[in-house]
Parts: sequence; structure tokens; C-alpha cells
Amino acid sequence: MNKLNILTFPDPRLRKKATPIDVFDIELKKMAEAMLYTMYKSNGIGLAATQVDFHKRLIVIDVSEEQNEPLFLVNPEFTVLDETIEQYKEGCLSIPTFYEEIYRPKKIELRFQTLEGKHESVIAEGILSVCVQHEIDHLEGKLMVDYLSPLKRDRIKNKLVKKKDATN
Ligand code: GNR
Ligand code: NI
Repeated sequence: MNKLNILTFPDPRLRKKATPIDVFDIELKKMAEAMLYTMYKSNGIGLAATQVDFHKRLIVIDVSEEQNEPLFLVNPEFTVLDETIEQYKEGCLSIPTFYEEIYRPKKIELRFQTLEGKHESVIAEGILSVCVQHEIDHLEGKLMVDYLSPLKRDRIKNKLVKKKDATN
């Protein structure tokens, strides 16, 4: 299988809003499998389609130790069940080498469709809740650095741009 290219901040394509999926065909399954492969190869716990320049509402997540409990989320949405704010040191495959404390509501109800189009819902807390919120942000064109101060965000941007220039 081919590893898909992951876009890096500040690539403007990370700012596109993903559109809903209404066709549940073999092509969707292939894309989901390619994303899962890419995520595992990159040692990530989640990946949104936006990050691989596919602007549809598709997310893959696996927060298990063994990397053997993949979740495929189509058209995911959440509502907050516990507004208590929790802090978590987040990373992002589109913002490599930077880890920042991000604050998000603790407990959510996640609703989504399966790759077959079936509607399901789960309650999420802890790392799963954090990851789901992080990935749904990607589908909206939002990045974890948007929660930081403009100064901090610009510093990260400049460092990543310099690093990119050095490899070009
Ligand atoms: O691999 C990832 N780890 C992670 C750690 C804490 C909070 C969120 C994440 S998601 C990230 C992969 C990624 O960039 N998904 O969009
Ligand atoms: Ni991310």
C-alpha cells in the first residue's frame, strides 16, 4: 500500500472545509484503508481526510496500544456532554515536532456513519474525546495552533517554513 502525502502547516489546503459524504462505495473504503495505513506508518492516533488533501468528511482513529482497533468515522459530529475543560498535550501530523497543551470539553457524544452508511453513536472521554475533537476541527479547516496565541502560532509557522525551505 502507498503512504499518502500529509500536508504541513501553513499549507492553505489545510484550511478547506470538507464536504459531507453521500456515496458509500468501494472507493470510499479504499480511501479509508489508505488513510489508516498512512496514519499507522506515521505513528499517529488519528488522521482526517483534509490532511491528505481529500476534502470529504472522513476520519480514521486508533487510540489502542496495539494499533488493532481502527475506527472509521464518516460525517462525524459531536455534542458536549460534560463541559468541564480538560488539558491535553496534543500533537498533529500536519504540525510535526510541536506539542502543545490544548483545552477542550471532557466528555462528548459522537455521532457518525460507518463506511456502509449506517448511523452509530458512542460516548467518548479521555484521549478518544480529544482525538475526535482534534480530527473534526481538521474537517472544518481548523488546526490546534488556532487555540494558541498569534505569537506562538507565528513562531511555529516560521520554524516549519524554514524547515521546509531547507529540504527544497
Ligand atoms: O497522532 C496524533 N496524536 C495526537 C495526540 C494528542 C492529541 C491529538 C492527536 S491527533 C495526532 C494525529 C493528527 O494530526 N491527527 O489529525
Ligand atoms: Ni492533526
